[in-house]
Amino acid sequence: MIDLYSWGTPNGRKITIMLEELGLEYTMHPINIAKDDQFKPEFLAISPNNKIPAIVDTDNGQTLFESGAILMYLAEKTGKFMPTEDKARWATIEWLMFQMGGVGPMMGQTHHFVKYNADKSAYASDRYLTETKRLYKVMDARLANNEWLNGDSYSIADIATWPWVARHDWQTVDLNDYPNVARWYKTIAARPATQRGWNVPETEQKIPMP
Ligand SMILES: N[C@@H](CCC(=O)N[C@@H](CS)C(=O)NCC(=O)O)C(=O)O
Repeated sequence: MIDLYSWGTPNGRKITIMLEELGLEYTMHPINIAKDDQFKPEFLAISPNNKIPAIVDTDNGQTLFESGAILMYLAEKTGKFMPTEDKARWATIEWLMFQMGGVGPMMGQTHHFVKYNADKSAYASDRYLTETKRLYKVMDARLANNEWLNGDSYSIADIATWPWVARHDWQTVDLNDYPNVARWYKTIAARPATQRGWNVPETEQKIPMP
């Protein structure tokens, strides 16, 4: 059983989508980051960087923060969504790190400057939106000749990246400009586990479609 401490953001949805894919039993403990729940001592005890998501695995007491680490842990625990063959395994890790080091941090800044503070800094909006579009181009090139980010199988690299692409509307990115990303995005959006995971915690937001 997994205790999940999270909220309805792209980083949070990575884990709810993964848990729904795995069919693992989990309890959602909402951490409302708009109300500073992430600074409460009981949350800091498992997530010292005061950010969601975090988990506790009640089977063995393992606690984890950082969504990439949580995805790797759950993949290893269940033997799913992380290939064991070397080439595909390293491709999965490579594209997971691309998400953790590039897609997440850069698109997060785009949400901050382009959506929430649109009038604050033209320089920052332009810088992060340009970088965001560059990242879409990188993904589009990868997905032109590969069905999935790691090559041949749906993996934690896709699960980590999809919720950020699901914010293309916030970023003012037209997904149709990146047809291979759009194909990949729609395929994942159609998965029942994606649709269930999107809605934890329950939300009235619909999955945006290009
Ligand atoms: N690298 C971290 C980033 C987590 C993160 O940025 N979480 C945001 C929500 S998506 C958060 O908790 N923000 C609250 C805060 O910064 O106070 C991960 O992937 O888990």
